[in-house]
Amino acid sequence: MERTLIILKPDAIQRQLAGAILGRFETKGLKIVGTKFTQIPRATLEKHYADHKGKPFYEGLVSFMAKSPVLVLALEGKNAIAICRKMMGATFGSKAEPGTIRGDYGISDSFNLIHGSDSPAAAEKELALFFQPGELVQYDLIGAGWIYDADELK
Ligand code: IDP
Ligand code: MG
Repeated sequence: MERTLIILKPDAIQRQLAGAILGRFETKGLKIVGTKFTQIPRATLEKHYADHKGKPFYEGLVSFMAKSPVLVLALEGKNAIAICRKMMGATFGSKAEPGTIRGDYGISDSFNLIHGSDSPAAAEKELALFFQPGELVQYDLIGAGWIYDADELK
């Protein structure tokens, strides 16, 4: 099982798409293990986007992400990181395939609704930035055996 960090960005909240987007992950079979509705402080965003510092879009990205509350999610599932990235689609809605979150809900070349960790190392770092260890909840979904195939979970 893997965990990944997802952020429903300010445009997703302001466009009231949080439920629709979270619903896609639940429907897929991913398990919610942490949530936080918060307006991310600039200092945290600077850490989160440290790899992009110096790029032309960096300042705009940080101020966009700080402009409104976001819904931060920790999701768990088998191959959760790659599966969530696939569900998100290409970076901008103008290019993302229909059927993906960005492809279905967005058209902008700067606002793109959602962040998702892009590797196990990034997921570990990002989950630690947004959640204290005790805030990620461990529990079983009663239907897990039907989501995956019970034999696979043994
Ligand atoms: P990703 O979110 O698909 O992994 P990255 O290339 O890692 O995309 O970029 C991180 C975030 O920075 C994007 O989700 C988007 O919000 C923003 N971003 C990336 N490239 C641009 C750009 O050219 N203009 C404006 N914002 C950008
Ligand atoms: Mg990225």
